[in-house]
Amino acid sequence: MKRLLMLTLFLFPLCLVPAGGKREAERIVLKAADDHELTYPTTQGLLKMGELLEEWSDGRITIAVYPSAQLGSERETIQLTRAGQIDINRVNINPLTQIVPEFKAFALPYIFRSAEHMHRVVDGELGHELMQYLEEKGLIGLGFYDSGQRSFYNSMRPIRSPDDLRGLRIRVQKAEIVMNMVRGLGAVPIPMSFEEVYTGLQTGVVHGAENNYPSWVTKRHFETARYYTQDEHSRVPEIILFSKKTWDLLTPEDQELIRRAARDSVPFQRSLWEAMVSESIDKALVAGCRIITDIDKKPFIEAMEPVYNEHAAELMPIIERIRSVP
Ligand code: GTR
Repeated sequence: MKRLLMLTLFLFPLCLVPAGGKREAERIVLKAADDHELTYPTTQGLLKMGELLEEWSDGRITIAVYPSAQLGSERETIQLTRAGQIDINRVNINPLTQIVPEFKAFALPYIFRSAEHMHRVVDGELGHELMQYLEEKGLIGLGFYDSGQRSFYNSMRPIRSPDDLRGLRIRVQKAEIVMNMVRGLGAVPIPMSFEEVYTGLQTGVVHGAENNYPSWVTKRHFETARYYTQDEHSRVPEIILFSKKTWDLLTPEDQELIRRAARDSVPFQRSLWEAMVSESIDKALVAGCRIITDIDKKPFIEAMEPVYNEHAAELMPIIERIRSVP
């Protein structure tokens, strides 16, 4: 199945079917990737973007959404998007920090004060500026979706303080900044793709991971990693990427239509987030998981402080700008 999909992908990355040579009649099918299933807020956001595009273009432009990492892991799909084999890709900022290091600032622990603060930063000047850096890497940034807060969960014990994390093997995304953070806490960071985590937890290759409630539950990590500690160490946004290779084939009018559809899908995606979090917490509690919320966050904040020093030189101007946003 996967081979077949990849083949179609290589043959028709962007399917332009000219009818009578008229630009108005060209049909454009954009291939979009997401590593969550169809009901997840990010995938729903892409579907909304597709609906809007279809409506505004009278059916001329559509989006074919491939959910559940059908087109590959996040790292693979980022490369395929740069190569023009995937047109639209919704990914998390963490893996993108390997390509555009300035984005590490959004991945720093406790950098955002609230969801509203994060929205003001990413929707404002700074978010716009950092998206420009993507262009020379073959990508166009179209907007930021919500991903809530990431916290630690594991199969061994309730984590109440950073000391409880010592020695645990914690799965992380393939991103240097997250590895440094986990290492700084005395745990062992194990980089692996999102798709491998379920088995990694089941087989004990990793003791735990870190993510938001919806990912913990929808990917069924909670079946093995039954202790979730709401330390809320990061609020790393998601981003909608567009392939520059495809982008350059489009008319400025169509580019504008796509930008607008992506922009309008953002409030829709964000409006789904909180309900998804509550639903996930309910499911985990019904399944008998332990959610630890009564912790003192201060020692976590202090233990993660060294990551700032490690990246201070390169990130300080951006960190200061984030902090100055009210
Ligand atoms: C989720 C994110 C996914 C993926 C995943 C991970 O929060 O939505 O796209 O990045 O985290 O940890 O790999």
